[in-house]
Amino acid sequence: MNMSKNRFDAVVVGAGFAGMYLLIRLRELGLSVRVLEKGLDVGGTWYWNRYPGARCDIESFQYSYSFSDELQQEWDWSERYATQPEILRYARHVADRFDLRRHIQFSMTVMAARYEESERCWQLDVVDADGSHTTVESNWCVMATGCLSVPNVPSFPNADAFAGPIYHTGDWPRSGVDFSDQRVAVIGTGSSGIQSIPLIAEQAKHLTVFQRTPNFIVPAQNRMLDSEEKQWVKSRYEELRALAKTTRNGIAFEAETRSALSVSAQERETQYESQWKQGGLPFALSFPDLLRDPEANSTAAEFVAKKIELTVHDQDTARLLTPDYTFACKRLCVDTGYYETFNRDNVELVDIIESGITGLDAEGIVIGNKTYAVDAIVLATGFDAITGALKRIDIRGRNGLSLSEKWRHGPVSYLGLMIAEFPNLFTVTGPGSPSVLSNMLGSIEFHVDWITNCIEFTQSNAYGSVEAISAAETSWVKEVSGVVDRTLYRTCQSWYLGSNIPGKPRVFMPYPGVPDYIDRCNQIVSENYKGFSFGR
Ligand code: NA7
Repeated sequence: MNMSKNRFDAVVVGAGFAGMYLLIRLRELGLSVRVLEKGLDVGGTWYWNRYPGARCDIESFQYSYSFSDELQQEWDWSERYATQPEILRYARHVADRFDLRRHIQFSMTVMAARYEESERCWQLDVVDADGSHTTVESNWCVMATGCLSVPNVPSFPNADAFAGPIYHTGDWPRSGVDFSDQRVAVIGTGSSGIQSIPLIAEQAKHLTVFQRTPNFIVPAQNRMLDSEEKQWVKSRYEELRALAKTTRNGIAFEAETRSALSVSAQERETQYESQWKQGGLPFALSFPDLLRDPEANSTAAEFVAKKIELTVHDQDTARLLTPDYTFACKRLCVDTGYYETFNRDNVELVDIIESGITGLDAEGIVIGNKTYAVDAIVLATGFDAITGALKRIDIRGRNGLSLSEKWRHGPVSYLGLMIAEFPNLFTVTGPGSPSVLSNMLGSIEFHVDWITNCIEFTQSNAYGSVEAISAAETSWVKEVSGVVDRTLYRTCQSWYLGSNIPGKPRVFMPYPGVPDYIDRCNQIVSENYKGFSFGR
């Protein structure tokens, strides 16, 4: 093993949108920074998720950095919802424009991070593409590892027997895949399945979709942006970004304030129709009580069910595609032509909610005693969300305490930013923060600003370390749980709760409500970082 040492003020793990902005801000503080990235380029989730149809389901101008007005004025988004290639181009543009690449080491996988109490530093064990190990040391360590970066690859019985290729949407070949003339299976009908299925159906000879749970889906209403619309946004960026901080999901839109049950059935219908025509995730906030009141919630569920019935010709298929649980309890999906795809002759839906997947054989997918013969399998089976990427690294804090061990009953963290017994280690969009319930770009920027301000505060007060206090962490976890209890999020199985990963503790991980979260973080800072302890 070739061991060499490198020391920096700060190390950032991951060169996605969080890692890049951290690099910019930490460099501004005058720190020496090294970013370690497993991929061959910047972009994070947008580097790996190259499946057909991959695009952001937050509007492009909102899913973009706000920290530089020059950047937002000079960059032109071509569509209302940007495709993966366009987002990756944007990430690369940012890397070049701000001269970031010289601080980033690509093809570097962080295997372990250990806090050395005596030297008050983090020591990272990093392995390169050739398998050589390097030790990197730093005073500050920031995990910008992403919430959806560890693919969930189910272990189907006899998986090795399948003769054809198996792809995961979250780890798609860089060279692309041609499904022409092939019989293809897609397993999974979350956002990735819903985006890829219409495109794969157009190319493949036959497509079989294996659905465990149908999702609630609203139309994207995507379109190309004309120059007038682009100009409109560019001249209002400041007010749109400010508006985004006032809505529960951190997306700029004019939120309805009336309860769903306080208006007539006709008014409700009008509101749902209008949000449906607008398209996108704000549909979930058509009324503010949809995720608080089961009766209000069922009005939205019924509206969506009617849309499915009207769109899908075969009524048995329509019924299978209709969810029978709390609306928007699982991540709401946004589609372009998903339901219409089931009207094609070459597409078949197989419901596996009762049977599950029995296994694979050389020919294809076995359900009970029937084999569905296919040439290729696409796993659109999601991710070990939020905690997966952190637990994959052997992170050890004070006295060798392992993060995986500390989190064996579920993640505990103060504000989703710091973890007791792990000094000078920050997580971006960690558990207990809005993260995946919000526009990630907004949440990333808020966290990065918070982290760099905290480091600046620590240093300018001549402290050497900062850490979450255990009691504050415990009470934050309780506070988050109390907020979740006032919602309907616990009424279904979702990856927010860890339900998609066998054996994962069932703990609701994100904090619902961007404005309240921002207020709490700001309040804690104004009370001299209440709940954090600083060491000399
Ligand atoms: P999701 O939303 O976790 O969807 C994964 C899908 O795969 C979902 O339909 C799952 O069914 C299904 N799944 C998972 N494991 C299995 C097994 N073992 N057998 C059959 N079906 C399975 O992931 P996505 O990648 O689509 O989206 C993730 C996020 O990325 C998305 O929310 C956006 O924020 C972007 P289940 O519902 O668990 O029954």
